Amino acid sequence: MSGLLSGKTALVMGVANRWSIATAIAKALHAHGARLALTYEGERTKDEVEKLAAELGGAFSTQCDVAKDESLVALRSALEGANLRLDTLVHSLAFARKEELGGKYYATSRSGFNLALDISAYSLVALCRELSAVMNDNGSVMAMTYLGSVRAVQNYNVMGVAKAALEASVRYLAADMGERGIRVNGISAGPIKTASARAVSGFSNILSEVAQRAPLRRNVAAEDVANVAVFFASDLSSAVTGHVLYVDAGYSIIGI
Ligand code: 0WD
Repeated sequence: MSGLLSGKTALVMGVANRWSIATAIAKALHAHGARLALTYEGERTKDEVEKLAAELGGAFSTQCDVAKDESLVALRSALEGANLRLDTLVHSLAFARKEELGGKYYATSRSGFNLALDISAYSLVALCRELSAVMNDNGSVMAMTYLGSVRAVQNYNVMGVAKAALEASVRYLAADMGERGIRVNGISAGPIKTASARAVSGFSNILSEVAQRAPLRRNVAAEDVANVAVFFASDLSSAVTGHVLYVDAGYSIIGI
């Protein structure tokens, strides 16, 4: 593999298991020479993340629940304590209650709406604020998003609204952080069978629809997304910011 990212340090958030998009991204960034730091949400995912950290040359790992301000402050302190300064921040996490990922969107409860937007969108804002002091100039921030932000995708519901807020946040954060040369972008991935995706009702129908109708006539793999993450982490994307790049085998361009 190239040394495209050698000398760079990347923090990857959102590894839950080996199928997570974040896992593929962490592996690809490491393969291209980046030094890795990983976070786990809690005890449930700790072992999996520590196992991956060991595989990736003894990456730094620490706990962070993005729903809690004190956890974000603790993350910054942990990075400072380990003398880690970041060139890349990868936001690959989201959450909505399973009962709100199906049926009518208008059935979304106030608390379910707030929870989905807090964890899936506000977390990016809070992370940029808390971690900007440990980020190097000319760095790169990226967040995973989905077509449900701009189209009404059956059952995606409140998560689509959260992704719309996330994508708008990408643009505002790009405007904020650009003065330091820090780029902020979104990657809109096609559907991939992960634990989060399986929470969306009828997910297997979405997969087969994409495989039939996408210009490339296939689904995307987490590795396809990871390769684009390498591009965004590298200096090859040095003039790209505030953008949402679709990694979806072309599905989003199709009309009738
Ligand atoms: O089809 C897909 N899989 C797509 C996913 C298509 C397009 C976009 N995405 C997005 C997701 O919305 C998410 O933003 O990619 C990102 C990563 O999702 P994933 O890899 O599909 O899902 P998964 O492996 O489940 O990882 C998401 C993780 C959580 O996993 P679980 O399954 O344990 O809920 O997000 C983490 C958690 O580890 N997470 C949190 N991390 C810190 N603090 C929190 C939290 N409060 N809540 C969830």
